[in-house]
Amino acid sequence: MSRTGRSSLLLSLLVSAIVFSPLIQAENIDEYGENIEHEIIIISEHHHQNDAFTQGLELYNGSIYESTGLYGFSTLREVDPLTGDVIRSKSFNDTIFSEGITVFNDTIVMLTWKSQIAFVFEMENLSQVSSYEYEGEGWGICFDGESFVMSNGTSSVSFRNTETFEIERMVSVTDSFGNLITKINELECVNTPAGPRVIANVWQQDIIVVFDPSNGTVVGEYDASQLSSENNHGINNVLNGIAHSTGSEFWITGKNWSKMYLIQMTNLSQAGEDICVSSCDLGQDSISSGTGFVTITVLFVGILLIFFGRNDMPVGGNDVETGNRHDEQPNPTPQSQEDGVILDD
Ligand SMILES: [Ca+2]
Repeated sequence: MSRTGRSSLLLSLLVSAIVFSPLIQAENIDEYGENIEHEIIIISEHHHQNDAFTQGLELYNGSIYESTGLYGFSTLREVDPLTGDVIRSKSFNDTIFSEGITVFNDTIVMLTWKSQIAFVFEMENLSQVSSYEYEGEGWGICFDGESFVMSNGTSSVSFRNTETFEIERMVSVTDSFGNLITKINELECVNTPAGPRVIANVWQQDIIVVFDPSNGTVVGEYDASQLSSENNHGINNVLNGIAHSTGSEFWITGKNWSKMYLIQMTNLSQAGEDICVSSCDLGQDSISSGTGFVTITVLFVGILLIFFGRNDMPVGGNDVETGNRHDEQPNPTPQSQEDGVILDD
């Protein structure tokens, strides 16, 4: 192809992209329709002990049960949700890094980060009565009425037998476009009119996601950045901890936050249709970005063709698809934590 011919081709491609972009955009908006609003409404604010590096949060008989992490500082505590006062607390030795907790049959099951053991404590006096063993890391846990649901910092969530802790099945948490949602952290199991749901914090993100435990699909995403901005004073002081109160009301807090909030999560049982949690710049819900990307790609390739005269330059290719996917992170541990700096999951 001559340089004049390549210039004509470029011009044709550019005109086509510009002319048809609005049509493509309109078609996709019609296809996906209006999204369901998922919003956090603050009902009330309460004190939260800011020495609590919150890892697990659950409401039981009017009290908040909270586990706090870090080696040498890990605790399991009962807290008055209205005042933030610690009613009782159990400390652990410096080999234990407490993780998520859940209430099960008048006991509290508490994960540990890397010790591969879940302790079982009597509710009455917080004494240990038994334990479970598991492989890998422990992050969050909840009880869905039949099984323990457990996260490990990846996008994979396991459903475990309550007697043996053996894995019965697993799901990958994904958004509407199949993107894996990694770093699933603290959990809360709830029943909604639409069926059982699992609510999850995503580590180091100011969002709470709701997913269908039958297939892992995220059906709701809530932006908690306003709350985080009021409390987040460091890289580790992230949103974490969600405990079901009643209906669509929840207690939420974060690591070393000074506040705990009673909130309402709107449209909890209504599924959004085009939820993109991450890697959305090239995602399907960013239609305008997508068409813009096509235009830029056409322009870029055309320039290359003109100035370098290469006829074998690939157009498009796998890079676009790869860039739209999350890759599972086999080791979600931050490098600084590996190096001994206390961070946590
Ligand atoms: Ca919880």
